[in-house]
Amino acid sequence: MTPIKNTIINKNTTISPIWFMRQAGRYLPEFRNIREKNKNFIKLCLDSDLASEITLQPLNRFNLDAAIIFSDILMVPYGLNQKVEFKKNFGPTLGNLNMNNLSKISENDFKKKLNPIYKLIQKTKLNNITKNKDIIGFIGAPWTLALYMINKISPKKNEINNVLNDLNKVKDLIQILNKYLKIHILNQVENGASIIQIFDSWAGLLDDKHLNDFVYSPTSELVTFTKSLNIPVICFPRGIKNYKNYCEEVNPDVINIDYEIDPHKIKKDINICVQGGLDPKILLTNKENIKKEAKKYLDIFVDQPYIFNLGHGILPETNPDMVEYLVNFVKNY
Ligand code: 1CP
Repeated sequence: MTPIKNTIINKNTTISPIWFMRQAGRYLPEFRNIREKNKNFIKLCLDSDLASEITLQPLNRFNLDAAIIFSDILMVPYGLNQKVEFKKNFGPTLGNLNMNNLSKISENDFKKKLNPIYKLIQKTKLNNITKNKDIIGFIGAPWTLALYMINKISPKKNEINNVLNDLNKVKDLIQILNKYLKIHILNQVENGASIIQIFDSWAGLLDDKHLNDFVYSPTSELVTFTKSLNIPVICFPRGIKNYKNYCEEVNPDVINIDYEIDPHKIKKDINICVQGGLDPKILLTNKENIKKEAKKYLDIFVDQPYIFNLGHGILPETNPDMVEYLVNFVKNY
């Protein structure tokens, strides 16, 4: 059994396995090197060979327990024929959403468009370096994807009142998305993903009154589906105020916490396996501080299954030496 599954399934607490969100990315010079020669981000995600190489880059450097596939949550809107572009220093920009066309897309066309992602997973699994490690596949949660698809740019850049003006549209879109998200989960699993993470990066923007329809109910459907495949599922509802309610309603195997929530409160409220929490900005400081902050999380969750990770992705300006220091500290603790 892999170290991460030993923690999730056997509830082992003697070691904390470790991996990082955005462990493959811009903080690595070897990633920037490939990225410079491949300006089109979507195309890069669809190049199975390069995407597999990028997936393995952090494993070649650090003693990590999982590979997370190099892809993006916005590959699903792309698979549903919405235009998706990544503009330098701006982030994603999506084309117009056509709800009529969306309901006419065939499952086969969707699968065909995303097939290079499944090939990349196969390829990654064949590499010896992933032996006894997990390969983490992922999806964006229906709410976060619906938000990008309707808003067409990151909600960091504008107010999202326009999105919440048409609640029926959001609901319809979430329902369509769930159908394709199940297909995307199934295909990732059939091609070698051993764990699925669901990223709800914008769950924290919603008022309580929308949580049931937009977050709890559709996400719990995907969690049930993933569990039926015998695959553990990690949920990351970033910025949500009440993690306890979320866990009760959605029932994931693992809850990834963000860096704004007090881990002592999580420890008191939640008894399932916890992942993450450490503020990625800590990696921009110094070794003493990294050690102190990492120790805090390891000590709080000492008698609870805990997977070490951050409270959001590694920042592009992070020094890889600090990542190496953190991995070794956690592994030897
Ligand atoms: O070189 C570049 O400019 C690309 C930067 C980049 C990378 C490395 C983007 C654009 N996506 C990715 C890969 C990625 N995205 C992974 C790969 C695996 C890994 O973690 O190493 C994963 C899991 C994601 C997931 C993702 N994409 C999320 C959920 C997690 C999160 O960060 O909250 C979201 C919201 C996206 C959208 C997206 N893609 C890229 C960016 C810059 C963004 C965020 C835009 C925004 O702020 O709204």
